[in-house]
Amino acid sequence: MKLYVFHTPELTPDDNVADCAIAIDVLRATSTIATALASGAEAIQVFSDIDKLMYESEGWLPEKRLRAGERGGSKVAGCDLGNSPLDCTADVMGGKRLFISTTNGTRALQKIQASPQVLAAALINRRAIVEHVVQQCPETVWIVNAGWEGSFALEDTVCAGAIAQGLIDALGCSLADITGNDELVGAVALYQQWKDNLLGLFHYASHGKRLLRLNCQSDLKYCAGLDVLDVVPIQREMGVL
Ligand code: 3SL
Repeated sequence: MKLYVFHTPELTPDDNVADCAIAIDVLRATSTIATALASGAEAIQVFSDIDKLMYESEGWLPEKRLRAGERGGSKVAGCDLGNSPLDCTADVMGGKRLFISTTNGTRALQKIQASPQVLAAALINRRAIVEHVVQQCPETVWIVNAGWEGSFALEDTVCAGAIAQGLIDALGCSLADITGNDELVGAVALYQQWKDNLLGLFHYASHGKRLLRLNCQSDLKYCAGLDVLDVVPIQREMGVL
């Protein structure tokens, strides 16, 4: 198995050759998606375009759908929810389809949606993702970070490193055995340095600081939890997990 990390959707090659592609947006889209599914959402349908989300979701009964929209960290007017995983409780999500559009996370998922296997990962479901990948044993795995508007994000990179380290441990192999590109080595080094203080790292992250300014301290704390949800968001049809 060879692992590759791409820091943003823009840096991800267009000619997708991965057997398995994993999107990461720890703050907060993939944390929200994992939480919504763990809380009983029927499915998650992702959109990069908010108008398209509104149009497509019109076809669903209001009691069977929820619309989540985020831009610049804040809720989009007209949506039921923003992008806080803490809003995704079982009583809110149970049996509903979540239509979601966020600034960067949903773009990362759309970038890889043509891959044979598409997963959404965060720190909170890291172990479940690792176990799934080990079971499937794909030859090539791409980890595509959402980043922030085309730039590197610490929180996504540390999660990529956490997944890589989990795979190294589970497969009993070395870093050299699974390294596909330099970014993967950097991600593992970042995780090694911060694994005991992931929340502390978020306080250095530009998007962590942005969310703190928006009073999202509880979201940061929740998203820094490692291996707390046993859920594997898998794309079951184009754009639907
Ligand atoms: O960029 C994104 O996709 C979002 O996850 C950003 S936020 O955490 O909701 O601000």
